[in-house]
Amino acid sequence: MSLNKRDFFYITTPIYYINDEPHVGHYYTTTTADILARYHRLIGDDVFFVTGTDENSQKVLQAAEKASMDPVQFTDIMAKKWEKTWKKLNISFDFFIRTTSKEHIQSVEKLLKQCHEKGDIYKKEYEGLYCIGCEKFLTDSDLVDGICPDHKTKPQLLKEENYFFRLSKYQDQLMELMRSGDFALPEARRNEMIEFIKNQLQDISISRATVKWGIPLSIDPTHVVYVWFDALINYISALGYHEDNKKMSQFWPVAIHLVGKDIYRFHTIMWPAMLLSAGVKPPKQVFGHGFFTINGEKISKSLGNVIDPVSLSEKYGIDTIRYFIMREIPFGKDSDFSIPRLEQRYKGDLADDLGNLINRSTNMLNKFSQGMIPEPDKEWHKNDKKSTKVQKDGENLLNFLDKGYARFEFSQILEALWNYIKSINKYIDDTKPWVLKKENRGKELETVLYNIMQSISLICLFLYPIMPIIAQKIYDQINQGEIHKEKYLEKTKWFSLPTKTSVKKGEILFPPLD
Ligand code: ME8
Repeated sequence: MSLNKRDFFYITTPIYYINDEPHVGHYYTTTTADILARYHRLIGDDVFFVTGTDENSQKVLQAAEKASMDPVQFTDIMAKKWEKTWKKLNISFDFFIRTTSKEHIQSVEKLLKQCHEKGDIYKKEYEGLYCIGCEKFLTDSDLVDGICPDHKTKPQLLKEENYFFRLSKYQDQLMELMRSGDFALPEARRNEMIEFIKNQLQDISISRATVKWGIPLSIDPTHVVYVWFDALINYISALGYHEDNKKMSQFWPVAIHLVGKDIYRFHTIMWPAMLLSAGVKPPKQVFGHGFFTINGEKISKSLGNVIDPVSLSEKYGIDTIRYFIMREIPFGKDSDFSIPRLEQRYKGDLADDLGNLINRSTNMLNKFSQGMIPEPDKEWHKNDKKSTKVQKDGENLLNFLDKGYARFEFSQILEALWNYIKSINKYIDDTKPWVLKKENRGKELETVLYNIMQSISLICLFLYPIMPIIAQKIYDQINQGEIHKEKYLEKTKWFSLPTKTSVKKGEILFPPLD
């Protein structure tokens, strides 16, 4: 990643099971992907951001049956619902992939054919305990008192003849991949995977004979493809793998998958092995983030303790939720989702720090400069320590943020940005523009007011990926056009803010909560 070069950037979310509606856990991963996509578009990269739905699963079939619907009709309705919800929540995905779509089915067939030709698919009798909630076979060590700890259900004993994938063959290559560079992040989770690989990988079942809902296995259509073998392929079917699309060569080498820790193993072990078998390079990176809990319990549809991101956003504002989830939880760690903490952040960071800065600054511009951004005196600025510090701090943020995004350090990015916001509030307290006005110190007043506005413009650009609606609202108040169309590197330089443009006092950005 480089600020001076136009790169390709491919970011994906898991494709979610659509037996129910999105909850705040799904929203977390999807929002993070949205933030990265927006940041990379802003710095000029060519971005492809994909999310979608995992439809060929037993739990989706069960949900359709429960709703007395045909699964095709059910998945059509639910996939539209998910897509609409993401749009409503301002998620800027470029492509929505469904595993019941033609391009996906063809991609699954193509990849399976490659693995089969390589001699990596074979048939054998298998008996195991299957959890429909996880959509996987569990081992004894996964169970707690015979129960799946995530779904609190007893797995079914299944005995059938299945097709298997020779995962064990890729043991050494996977170990090498895992140990080379930053394929699997964060490091702690990567180390768990290294331990897992050390314990000898077992071949995995990739078909089901007793299930009828799914993609038929081309080598034996009495079977359907196991939902995970099918689902992982979405990441390349979205790029047109079935027809060797140009997108595949542009975006696949830079693919980054964001996933929760629950499905990290599928993505860092099964998926690269499938690709290696088919002669496709593994993705560039997989990041496994932590989980939100409520009272220490995983939020999940099956446990019935979900928080709906739409109603949350309607109450607090979409960008408030984005800010909160990114600021509160270091990406990668688990955390309890707490409404009182959210409200604290709203009142403190958003209303008191950011809202107040914008409000008092636009007020001062209107009172002391006829609502126009004044001409700064660059000589005076150069010799004023407080002003040059504000400039330097702002300029330093540019590289800090860039490194932060590459390392998924969203919480640190926001902390640094908020320190900057606080320092501008302090700059105002220290320079006291109202005194400068009273004492008729014209060029000082004009330069200080200019610097405040320049820093606000910088804050808008820096804030945009995480809080796009609020950043644009502020940018509108200082009359600077559309952030996403700006030339980021030019507009983050000090003195890039045009003078003599008008500033309006806008609506209150963070009104008091009821
Ligand atoms: O696993 N906290 O789909 P899924 C944080 N279809 N993130 C959470 C979360 C929580 N409490 N709960 C869910 C599947 N997530 C498969 C994926 S991909 C080829 C196939 C997020 O609907 C997190 O990203 O169960 C997690 O990995 C994902 O939702 C699981 O979604």
